[in-house]
Amino acid sequence: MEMGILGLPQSGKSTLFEIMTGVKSSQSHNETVVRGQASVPDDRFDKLVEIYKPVKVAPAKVPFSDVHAVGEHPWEAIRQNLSGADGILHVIDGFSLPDISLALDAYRKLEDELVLSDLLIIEKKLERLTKMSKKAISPQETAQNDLLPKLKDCLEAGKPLRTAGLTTAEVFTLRSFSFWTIKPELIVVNVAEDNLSFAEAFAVEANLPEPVMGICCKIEAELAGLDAADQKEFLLSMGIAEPAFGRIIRGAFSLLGRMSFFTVGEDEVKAWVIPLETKAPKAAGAIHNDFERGFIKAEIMSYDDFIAHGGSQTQVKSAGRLRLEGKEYIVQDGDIITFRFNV
Ligand SMILES: Nc1nc2c(ncn2[C@@H]2O[C@H](COP(=O)(O)OP(=O)(O)OP(=O)(O)O)[C@@H](O)[C@H]2O)c(=O)[nH]1
Ligand SMILES: [Mg+2]
Repeated sequence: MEMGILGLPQSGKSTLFEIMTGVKSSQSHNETVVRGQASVPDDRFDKLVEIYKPVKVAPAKVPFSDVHAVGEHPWEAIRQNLSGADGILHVIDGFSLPDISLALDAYRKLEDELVLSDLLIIEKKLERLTKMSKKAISPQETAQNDLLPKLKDCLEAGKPLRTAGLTTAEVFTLRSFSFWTIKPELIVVNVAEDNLSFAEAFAVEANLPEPVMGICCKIEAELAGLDAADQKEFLLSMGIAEPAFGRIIRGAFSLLGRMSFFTVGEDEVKAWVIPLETKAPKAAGAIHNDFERGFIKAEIMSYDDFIAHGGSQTQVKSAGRLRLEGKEYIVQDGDIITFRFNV
């Protein structure tokens, strides 16, 4: 799972990457791609840490990658380094020329490149398929062949494939193509200090199906340099409840279809990251393969039950709210779990 940061030169990609991950991307400009992990802000996690006061804490993380697209073929560098990403964070410069139609042009410029790349992939494939004898075409390719003309129409209309209304099964059939525009995308408008409402105005005017979030990287980079107490004061003085970078990380996390369950104790409180709709044994496997192989039961309390019963597992149990779930149980966001296994 990884979120690739995309955007025109000097739009603020590396600044945002640094704010979110704490990794100084700007100091490693000789590397083409820099990777870093961002902690997902979660009030529930903070509350569990407050209750257990553990030795170790491990919040949920989202990996981001930032590409330094320099040299003669910047687009090639981007293509090579972000092709494995599961989602795209598209940064738009909203600070140097805060004009909605210019910002939209900047957005379209890269988006059109992506659309074109996907179109080329499809054209090549269709060409190859027409040259092949019917017998040599695999069932997988037949399924693809049925879909490709519809996708071609979508791209030729300048629209990304994620808007083509594909089913999960169809997306799965197409996975070997690694289409750019099939990936989920989050648009982030980097706004000027004195024009914080620009992102909202952009979202309304652009009217895109992708989610749009605003941030002033300049302010938040200053914020990131302060300690926790000073951060609170700074936010209060600006009338902001939560820094925008936190919302962006959470946005990326849910865009990638991820959720977290917790394991708790005095030694460690940890948020484990799993895809939505994960069954209990697979979730156990996120901790250790042995947990999945030898899965017996999952002992579960919901976060809300835990808090409603004074943050005491004993009270949750005596209230009959501690559940024993089996192999078919689908783990819910915020479940607090102890796995029982046997290897
Ligand atoms: N005024 C202002 N300047 C910003 C803001 N965000 C970034 N900058 C400046 O814009 C320049 C580019 O920022 P980067 O974060 O390096 O942008 P980038 O997209 O990573 O640039 P490349 O990797 O070269 O494509 C830097 O000089 C930043 O200080 C902002 O919100 N306001
Ligand atoms: Mg950069």
